[in-house]
Amino acid sequence: MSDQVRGKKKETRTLPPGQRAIRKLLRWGIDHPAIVNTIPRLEVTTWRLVIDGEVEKPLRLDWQALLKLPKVESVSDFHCVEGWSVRDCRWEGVRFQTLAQKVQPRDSAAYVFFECADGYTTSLALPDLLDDDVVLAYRLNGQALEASLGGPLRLVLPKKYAYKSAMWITRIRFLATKLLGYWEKRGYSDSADVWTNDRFRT
Ligand SMILES: Nc1nc2c(c(=O)[nH]1)N[C@H]1C(S)=C(S)[C@@H](COP(=O)(O)O)O[C@H]1N2
Ligand SMILES: [Mo]
Repeated sequence: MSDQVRGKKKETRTLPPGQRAIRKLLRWGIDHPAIVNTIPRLEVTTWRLVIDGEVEKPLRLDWQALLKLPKVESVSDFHCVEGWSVRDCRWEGVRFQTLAQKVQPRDSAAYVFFECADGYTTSLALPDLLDDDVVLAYRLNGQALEASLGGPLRLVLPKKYAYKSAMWITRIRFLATKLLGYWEKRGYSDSADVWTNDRFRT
């Protein structure tokens, strides 16, 4: 018999080591100071996403084209390296996988570098982006993703600390060699694996 049938509270996932749960995501510039720069206010009418680099078919998407891509819903927990986690975020958007299939990464594409409208950057090894729960999200918990949470479009990569989950993405570059991102250059772990408590560069 499922927990729900017995009327018990839904079982919650264990948090990674060193994390404590808070109720809601921190809104940049409202609940949390914007560390890198001010919050970009991007209009979907002029918004563009460039996907290029080591790919066969570079792509420039506008908002309407993004909305036409297959949409998924993915519920995951979100973990910031400072020690707070938010359980059960219900993201809606496009799987990174789906975009990758569209642009056709070359064999040389080993890394992906994300550029954001606030000047922030981060990067991942390509295989880390191909899991089903890695989403370019434009909705959260049934609402359009607000600017203070990375809207109109952000990355969500639950198994890595949140500094990998780039907000306000404007360009995605597939690369043959690794380029370190903003926090990765400033002493934070490049692998950023939440389950092994991998927070700082060693
Ligand atoms: N563009 C951009 N993305 C970013 C950041 C940033 O400063 N700029 N901060 C990162 C960090 S450290 C965290 S904890 C999350 C915050 O996401 P939230 O607004 O959903 O809480 O965004 C990540 N992505
Ligand atoms: Mo963070």
